[in-house]
Amino acid sequence: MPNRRDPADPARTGTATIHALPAGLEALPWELPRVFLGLDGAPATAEGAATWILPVPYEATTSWGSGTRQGPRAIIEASRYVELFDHELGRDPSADGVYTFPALEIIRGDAARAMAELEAASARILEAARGRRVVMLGGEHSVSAPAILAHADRDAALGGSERLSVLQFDAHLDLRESHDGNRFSHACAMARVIDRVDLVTVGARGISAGEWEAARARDHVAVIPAEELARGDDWIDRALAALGPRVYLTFDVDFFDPSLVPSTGTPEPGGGQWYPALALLRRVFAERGVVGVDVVEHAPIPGLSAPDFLVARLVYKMIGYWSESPHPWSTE
Ligand SMILES: [Mn+2]
Repeated sequence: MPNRRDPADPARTGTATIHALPAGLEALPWELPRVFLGLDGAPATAEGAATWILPVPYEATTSWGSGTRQGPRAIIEASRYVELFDHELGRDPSADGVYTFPALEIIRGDAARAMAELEAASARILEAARGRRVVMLGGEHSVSAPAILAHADRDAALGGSERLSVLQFDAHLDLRESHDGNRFSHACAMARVIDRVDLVTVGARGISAGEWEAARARDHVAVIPAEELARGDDWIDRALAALGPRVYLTFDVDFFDPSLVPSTGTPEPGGGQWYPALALLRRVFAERGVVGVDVVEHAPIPGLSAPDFLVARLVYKMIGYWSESPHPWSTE
């Protein structure tokens, strides 16, 4: 257990800052705040943090298993026990601050309006972020489409001359035109953005005939199906080569083999493993300009903490890799 959980640790000085505790009560053995990594003090304030965590527990169109609305809370809870030092990077990537927003409660019941509401909110948050790293925690995968559109708009406004590339980790292509009569279903997230962005998708293994055709018909969509991940690491180079200079990264946790992450609505057998996924992520953050990140579709299973912890660690690994390079918009 990291010793920063020890209330006597001198690094734990800021709980009073986050909770505005009455004078004289700051030094009691309070728990760590229920924010990403349990950070306290100035690094956990919006102004003082280089990374913003945006929980969006939206769930309206799940096909089978449900529970993604509990995803952000479970990820944040587990993240409070993640070791802050990252031995791969040789430093503590949380040192430049991580601020966790309250959850964004977008409207349910009218999917088109919900998506418009989230796109407008994303645009305002990106404007306020001024080149900070913003990580959105879903919720179902439909939340990625409005976030991607907001990022594409902002990148174009800041002079990005090429189309944004989306790197999608996912068991599915999410390229259906509509699903259950809903164009804004989680199964259609990438279909809603495909006219605006290039798409590189890795780990797919549950693909409809229509999606397969839609992907093959477009030369700006590259699909690396899951079985190729089982044949060695060549897929990492191919995924990277297909990406343009600016990348939005959307990570559906059903990318992973369900033996690692059973906590998702449609757990497809096969899929990605931990270290190869990290290997691609590290190179993407180093060799491309990543403008935004989301992690979606985690539907926690009560009593099964390993997947919660895996997803929390995944988010923190991405923050660490991202913090090795300047944000592409940070010069604005
Ligand atoms: Mn998906």
